[in-house]
Amino acid sequence: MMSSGASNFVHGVDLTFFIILGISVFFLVTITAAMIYFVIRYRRKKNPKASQIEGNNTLEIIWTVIPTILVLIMFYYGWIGYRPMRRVPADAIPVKAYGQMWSWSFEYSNGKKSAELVVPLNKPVKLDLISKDVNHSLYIPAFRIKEDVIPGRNNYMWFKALQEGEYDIFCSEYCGERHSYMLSKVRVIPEAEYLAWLEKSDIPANEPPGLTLMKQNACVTCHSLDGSKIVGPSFKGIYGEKVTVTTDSGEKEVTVDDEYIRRSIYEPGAEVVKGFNKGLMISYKDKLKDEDIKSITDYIKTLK
Ligand SMILES: [Cu+2]
Repeated sequence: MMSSGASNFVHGVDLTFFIILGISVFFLVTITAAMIYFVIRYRRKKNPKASQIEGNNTLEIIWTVIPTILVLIMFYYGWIGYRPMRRVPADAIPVKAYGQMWSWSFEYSNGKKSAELVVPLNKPVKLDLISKDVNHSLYIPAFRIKEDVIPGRNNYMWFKALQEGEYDIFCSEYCGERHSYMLSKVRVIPEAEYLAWLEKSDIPANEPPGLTLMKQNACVTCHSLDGSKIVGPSFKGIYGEKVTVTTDSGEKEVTVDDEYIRRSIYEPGAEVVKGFNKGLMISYKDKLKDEDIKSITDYIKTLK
């Protein structure tokens, strides 16, 4: 485990972890043994009268100096493991990593968007961490890296993948109802394969533009396309239906038409379908243009 690892940070993090674990286990065992020894050695039956002990300078110096050295050792390994994480090599490949309720997405400098993070082997990659809504945290356990993704802040992380393969990406900052479903993958492939991947589109040739937009904006993480209930109403068969909605001034009935879909995307809290919670969806006013909403609506119409 400590030899190579999936990224350039595995060695430093594991070394720190095992040093701290080793020190902790040593003290757990030693202190427990001392406690048991004292309990038996100074039991009441043998020592009916307690004896008073006054201070001991040698002991006090020992239990001040040794713990100080130990915490400095822990700090030293923590620091030399952490410092390189904040120093991004100048030639690192920049990728924008977006977190939103509840999915990750990645955007490359040529404009290619992807739901999984694809990176070349043995090349430094820098992730610019951008939140579209609330606090998230991008965590790649196999690479031993984790950074918070905070709206309005420009945080970053970098790594060099050292082994081909697929590794999990998690969100490690509780971000709402479907936080635990906020999963993705890093796929590490040889550089030539990566360059070929970068140039070709991942979007299936005959995919309706509305569906592509719904995937890219994470609509489908809360609204199913097959009728199952997740966080919001399913899109299946909803177009043209009459639904009861809750507004600030009470309940009313509306027909799901172009206008209602646009309003729900721009002001999601205004008319919430009864039985669903208000406040879970953000406004997509700055993210989706009128023509995007048209494509989405056209696609929803086909979901019969
Ligand atoms: Cu999250």
